Amino acid sequence: MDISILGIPMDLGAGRRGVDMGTSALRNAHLAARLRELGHTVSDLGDVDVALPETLDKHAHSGLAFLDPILDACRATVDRLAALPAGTFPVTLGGDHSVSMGSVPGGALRGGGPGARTGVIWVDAHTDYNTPGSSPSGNIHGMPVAHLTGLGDERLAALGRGWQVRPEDVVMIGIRSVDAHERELLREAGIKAYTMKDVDQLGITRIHEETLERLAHTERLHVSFDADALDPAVCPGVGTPVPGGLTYREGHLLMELLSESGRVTGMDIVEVNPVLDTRNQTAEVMVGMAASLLGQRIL
Ligand code: B3U
Ligand code: MN
Ligand code: MN
Repeated sequence: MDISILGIPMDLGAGRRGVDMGTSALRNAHLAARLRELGHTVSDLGDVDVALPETLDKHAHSGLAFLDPILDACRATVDRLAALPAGTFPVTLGGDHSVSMGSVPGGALRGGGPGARTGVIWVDAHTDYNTPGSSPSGNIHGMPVAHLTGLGDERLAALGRGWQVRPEDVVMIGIRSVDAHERELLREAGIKAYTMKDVDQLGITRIHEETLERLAHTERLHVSFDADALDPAVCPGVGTPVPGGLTYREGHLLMELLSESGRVTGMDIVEVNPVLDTRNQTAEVMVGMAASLLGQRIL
């Protein structure tokens, strides 16, 4: 497969500094080499330009923190990915999870046309379904899925050049932290979310089967993997750790099963925070997850 890696070194959407360095940490953990070992052709497209927070006025031009530079970085991400051939598999590196407001539409638009119908598998401790009105923190990384489905701020919702994710095409896995008003928005939109209770009760195999069945009608399948979906013991280098997450094997099993399905067409690795990490463990674990999704087998 032809794989293109694109980095978005941005922490403007997060409440804590440091995930901008996630792109370097993941490259340092030999992401490209691991994927080449699997037989893929890998090109690293480098990083999208992201403004430095030190040079910015946090609330310039709007009430939402860093809205304008986040829009700029996401627009650049859409442009870079949309220009790729349809058959290329993009691996987008965050950065905070707001980068997915660029990578998901960019992946859907690649190869030209109005955008392919795309299923989104959101692997995360959080549902990231806040809008500016519902968010208790005001941090945009808690809002990407809401905007991908057309809610919230109209400039963020317009990032797909008119293309949007349909709420019924989203499946979330690993969920254990949802805000009060966010829960209402999820219910209204009918978003399917597997909580950690569901993971405990049903197991990853069943969740994987149900997910693929639910998304069987979509043309493309995008996996957006937030490192905080995994338990903080596995991935300590994240800004908003929540106890009781996916185990190392649950994460790998999900990626292995998705890989065997042959249906996944793009991936994000986001929210790796080297400042809070131990010897780059979180980046190394996430590179392993990418390798499992892209065909690494034990035997
Ligand atoms: N739901 C909270 C916390 C949060 C969401 N995503 C992350 N943290 N990484 C919020 O700020 O919206
Ligand atoms: Mn997230
Ligand atoms: Mn999260």
